[in-house]
Amino acid sequence: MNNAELFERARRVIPGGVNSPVRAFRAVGGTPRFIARAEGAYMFDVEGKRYIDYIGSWGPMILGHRHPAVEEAVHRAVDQGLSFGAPTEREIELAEEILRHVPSMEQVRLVSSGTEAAMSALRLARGATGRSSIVKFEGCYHGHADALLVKAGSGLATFGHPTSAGVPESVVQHTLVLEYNSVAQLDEAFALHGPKIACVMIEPIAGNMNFVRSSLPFMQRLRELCSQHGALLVFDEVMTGFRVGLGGAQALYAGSLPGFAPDLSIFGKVIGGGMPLAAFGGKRSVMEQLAPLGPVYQAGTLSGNPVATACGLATLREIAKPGFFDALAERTRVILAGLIDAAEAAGIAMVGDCEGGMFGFFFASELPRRYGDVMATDSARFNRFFHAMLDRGVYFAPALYEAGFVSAAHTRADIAATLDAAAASFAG
Ligand code: KE4
Repeated sequence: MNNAELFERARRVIPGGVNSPVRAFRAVGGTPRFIARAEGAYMFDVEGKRYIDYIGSWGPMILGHRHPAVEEAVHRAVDQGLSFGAPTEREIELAEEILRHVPSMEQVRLVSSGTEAAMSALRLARGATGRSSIVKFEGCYHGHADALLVKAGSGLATFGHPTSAGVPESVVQHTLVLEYNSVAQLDEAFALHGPKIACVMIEPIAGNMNFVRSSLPFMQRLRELCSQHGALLVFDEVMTGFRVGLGGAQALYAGSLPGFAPDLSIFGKVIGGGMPLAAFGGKRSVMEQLAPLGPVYQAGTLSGNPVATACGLATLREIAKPGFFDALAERTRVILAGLIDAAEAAGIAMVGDCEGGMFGFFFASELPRRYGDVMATDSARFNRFFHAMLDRGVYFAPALYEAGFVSAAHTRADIAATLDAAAASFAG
């Protein structure tokens, strides 16, 4: 069967034909590609077409597909059994490896998805502070837990409204949605609600707005206000963790703001290496509020799964090797600069930003700083570019609000082929 036939067959038995909405290509139109296999920097669809992959399973595949050390570790783990529902040494090893690179955390709990990590971190923040109100930012996505599927209320004095059917107003009545990078809104929200705020959850670099950085003044003020009011600062590093650098985005901010650290952090994607694994962590005093020690309940049948932890641990050990991120960041810079140069040569306004193995580009004249800016960029041109590149064997994220990812497997030849395809796409 070809892609279109499989999509037709899939839609008969799976809602929208996909198990996660963004895969359905609804933002860009057209038929999703059904992937038969992947290798290194490439994915191959059921029609045998090869794509240079800049999605990398939405971040996890930082080493590229089928890295030998990762495959060997997974096969070895499979030979020892798939799941025990009991503690294993490898969960300790993975926890130790994560904590080694994230000094803001003293303990970490492993779960099976970023949504689960964010949902659990939220409950922990509320349990640890005894408060109910939470703050998130427009354009940031923290998975699909009810309390986080919220859009801004009619002003800072009013709390959010659900962005999804099936989420009762009562569930989001404690969620405040602010404008990303707005210091004024931070000040006003804390002035109005400070003593009630359990936590502020943020994507420090918003990969769900493609690529928008928190400004230093904004992040500094956020940290100050959380500390002043006893609210926990929760960094959602599901996408940025071990992707923009070994210490995640928080290491970047700590480098510019001496002593800076979030109170809780969430990880996913890269730490699972492509298998279902995520995590949340923080200082021991907060983490020990969790069951079985403390009153905040959280659990999971497959949490710390032996095969997933083998995959994650092998991945982290590879990316921790000296020079890994320097080389990856250089590849990413070359790709982004080349795309922008190709657009400029064709008289097309394109801007972008990147960090480590993560990049974003927009058809606009200025880098977006908030959700409204992102959604005002030229979506029609993005969609044309997406399909022109896909037809030329280059697979970018099928939505203008999604980031791009480079792997260690992307070669100079792959980069040259990508930039040649871009030049041809812009000329076409
Ligand atoms: P998952 O539940 O999808 O593992 O993680 C949720 C999540 C949490 N936090 C951030 C910053 C995230 O980016 C995500 C998931 N990212 C999306 C892509 N933007 C995953 C792709 C998808 O939804 O299919």
